[in-house]
Order: sequence, then C-alpha cells, then structure tokens
Amino acid sequence: MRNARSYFAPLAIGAPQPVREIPVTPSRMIHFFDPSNAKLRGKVPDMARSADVLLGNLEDAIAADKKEAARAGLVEVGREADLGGTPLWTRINALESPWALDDLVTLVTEIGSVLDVVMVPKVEGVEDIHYVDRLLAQLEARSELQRPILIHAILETAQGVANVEEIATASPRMQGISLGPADLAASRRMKTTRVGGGHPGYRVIADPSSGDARPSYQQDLWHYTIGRMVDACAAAGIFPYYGPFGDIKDEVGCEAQFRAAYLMGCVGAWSLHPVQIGIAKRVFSPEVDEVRFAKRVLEAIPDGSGVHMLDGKMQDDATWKQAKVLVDLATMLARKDEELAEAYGL
Ligand code: 1VU
Ligand code: MG
Repeated sequence: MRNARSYFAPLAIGAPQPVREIPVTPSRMIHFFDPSNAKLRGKVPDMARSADVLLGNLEDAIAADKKEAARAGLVEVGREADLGGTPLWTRINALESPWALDDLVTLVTEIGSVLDVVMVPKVEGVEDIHYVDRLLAQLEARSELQRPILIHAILETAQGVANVEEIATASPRMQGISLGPADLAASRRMKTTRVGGGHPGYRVIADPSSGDARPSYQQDLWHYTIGRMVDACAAAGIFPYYGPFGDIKDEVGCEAQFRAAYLMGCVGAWSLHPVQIGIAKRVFSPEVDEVRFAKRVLEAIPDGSGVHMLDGKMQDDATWKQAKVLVDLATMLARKDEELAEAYGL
C-alpha cells in the first residue's frame, strides 16, 4: 500500500496529477450501449441528451467475435459523436481476459481526452485497481493527457465484497463502485437466475398463532451488500451505485429495486434499456416535497445547531445534515434539469 505522503503522487512521469475530490455531477443512470452496433452508435447524441452518463460496454453482453468491433466503435463515438457534455465511460473486459490490455491501451491512446471513467469488472482486491492505476498513468503520460481518467469498480465476486473497503480506497482515481448482482449471485452460489431485484422465496414469516394465516413478507436479497458498499464508498469519499435490473419488462420491480438502493445511499443505477433511463431519473431525483421540506429545515436552523420544531417534527444538527444532503443533491440536479429546478424552487 502507498503511504499517506505518496497517495496523491502520479504513478508515471508526466502523468496528470490525481484528483483530490471526485467530481460531483449527475449520474442517476449509467446508460449501457453496445458500441459494435452501428445503429446504436447513430443514436448516441440522442442517448446523451437523455442520460446522465453514457457507457460504451465492451465486456459481458458483447459476444467474443464482436469485442474488437465494440472497441473500434467506441473509438469512433469518442472521436466523432456530439455528447453535449454528457460524460463518456467504458466498461472494459475483465482483467484476466485476452481483451483487457488492448481495451485500455487503445481507448486511452485514441480517445483518452474524452474518456471520463473506466469501469473495471470482477474486481477482487486492491491488486486489480493498482494494476489499472499504474497502466492508466503510463498511458496518460504517453498520450500527454491533462486530466486523469477515473476508475469505477464492479462489486460482483464474493472476494470483492470481502475486500470492498480496501478497494474503495485503493487509488485516488476511485470514482465509485456498482453492485453487480448477476455475477455476484453466481460467485456466491446463490440459487437465483435473476439479474438483481427481489425473489419470492426470500422472505420472513410471522410466528404461528391459532387459526390465523401466517403473513410473510418478501425481503431484499441485496440489502447486506448494498449496505456494505454504501459504507465503503461514503467512508472513502466516492460514489455507490446499484447496477443492472435485468427484467426490462418489469418496470415496477425495477423502480422498487432502484428506490431501495436510493434510500440506502446509492446515487444511481445502470440503465440497460431506454425505458430504465426514465425510471432512474424519477427515482434518483429527490422528491419535490422532501426537497421543499429540507429547504425549510435549513432556513429554520441557519447555523445548523440547537433544537427546533417544524410541523411537529424535532429538528437538530443531525436532521440539518440530512436536509443538506437532499438540498445539495437537488441543487446539483437542478443545474442540469430546468423542470426539476422549477419544481424544487431552486
Ligand atoms: O426501435 P429501435 O429498433 O430503433 O430501437 C430499439 C432498440 O435498439 C433500442 N434499445 C436501446 N437503445 C439504446 N440503448 C440501449 N441500451 C438500448 N436497448 C434497446 O430501443 C428500441 C426498443 O428496443 P426493444 O424493447 O425491442 O429491446 P431489444 O430486444 O432490442 O433489446 C433488449 C436488450 C436487453 C437486448 C437491449 O436493451 C440491450 O442489449 N441492453 C444492454 C444490455 C447490456 O449492456 N448488458 C450488460 C450489462 S448487465 C450485466 O453485465 C450483468 C447482467
Ligand atoms: Mg458482471
């Protein structure tokens, strides 16, 4: 591990200085598209207008014989597409695959100046982040890039979950972590074929009492992992995301899973299909009534201290901080979204 003095030193001569703070910009959804698909490449400007983040996917869901076309397609997007300021991310292939090295070398060399974040799948521990960290620094130096490319890890192996706190602080490039529920389920030998969301078999049942049917309630299979991921990210000053929801037709289920993650502290989720962009936008933008109430809390306690009553609810230093989280988020989103700005009164 690097020590406190060297943590922020560039890892290659000529590489840009690492960032001290991770940029806070809207990322309610990270929208996945297949860059090998020419029709989708043509839709990139439209996608960029509706999504907060656009991600060219090179890993799973891209067939082996399309890997090189996907990489080349993403280079074309980076060079030619008008993204109107929407950040461009990529998900590279897994580090043990035959494609990961060429993914990084090609993308940083060809479009490094417009690539904001590299998502690294199947991260197991700090060694994976350190490998990408050094390689990015070498490539950035060679390409004379002026700003560092950030790293986003996917939490999708049991080993990765065991090491999540160390992963979150492995490098100043760490932007955030996403839950990868499909690979994680397989890695843990969970008995589900779903991509995220709940499961009707995972429930608690009330004690037996004579004559009554025993109520039972479905529980959230992902609660523990999201909780650990959120704590690891918040402690490290980086951002947690719920990942994919695979049942595209189940918009209600998707919204419920996204909302549970939002309430637990996630800042966004992946959208795999255009319909999920709208769901994520709705869920990860704080509710208008909550924002308006939070604004009143901040106004009622200008210095954030003491105890106050507002609509019969106690307010103090801690609720002031909760209110500040909501108002800061709403203010950031309002800068991008005129409709939200008007609704929030910001
Ligand atoms: O009406 P059109 O034909 O012009 O357009 C279709 C379709 O092309 C388009 N569309 C998309 N556009 C932009 N971004 C997308 N991600 C996207 N997906 C579809 O929307 C129009 C309607 O499409 P559809 O409802 O007929 O849907 P399809 O059957 O065409 O596609 C569904 C899938 C799920 C195959 C498609 O959305 C997709 O490939 N999504 C991305 C999947 C992905 O990235 N998976 C990897 C991440 S998840 C993971 O790693 C763990 C499981
Ligand atoms: Mg995966």
